[in-house]
Amino acid sequence: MGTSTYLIAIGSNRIHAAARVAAALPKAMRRSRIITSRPIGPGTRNYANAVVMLESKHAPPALLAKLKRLERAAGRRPGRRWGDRVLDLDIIGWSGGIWASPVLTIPHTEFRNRSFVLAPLCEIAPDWRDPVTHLTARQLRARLDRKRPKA
Ligand code: A4P
Ligand code: MG
Repeated sequence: MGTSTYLIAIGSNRIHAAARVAAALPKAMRRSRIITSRPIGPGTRNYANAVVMLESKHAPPALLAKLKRLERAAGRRPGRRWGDRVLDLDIIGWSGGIWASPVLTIPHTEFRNRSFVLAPLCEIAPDWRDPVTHLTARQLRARLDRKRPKA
């Protein structure tokens, strides 16, 4: 298999971890700024969020395994779902389109409802098209803004 392009969302409510990881992805072709956002869910601290675009020879399951290793290396331990976390790395999209398995869904099922993903995504890939809705990142963001002006 050749090289694939991936869009990865980085989230952390330990801001230094997010900055370290964004810097440690030297193969990133593009990198958004790091934005600060209020926690959605039970988190208590603000989040740092960013999106990077990178190329990888790995197929999606192997890349997911690598991202999980990075999360552990950053000090993340299993805990409450949606709770405070050192580092969360989600695969938002990839050049292969759709991936659906019990443990991995691409595009990420929630990204369309999250301005903390769509805003940085629009910085680096506004014209990327979601293969499920056929809307671009920019259109998804406009749609979310109409639904939830303050989310
Ligand atoms: N999984 C399936 N598809 C994917 C994918 N495309 N990318 C599976 C990554 N993982 C995927 O994820 C649980 C399992 O989802 C993985 O083992 C993988 O097999 P996880 O990262 O261990 O657990 P999680 O992070 O608690 O779940 P999830 O769904 O990733 O949570 P979210 O959606 O990331 O929400 N508020 C702000 N402001 N900013 C944030 O970044 N993040 C969350 C976490 C809540 N509130 C937030 C933020
Ligand atoms: Mg996650």
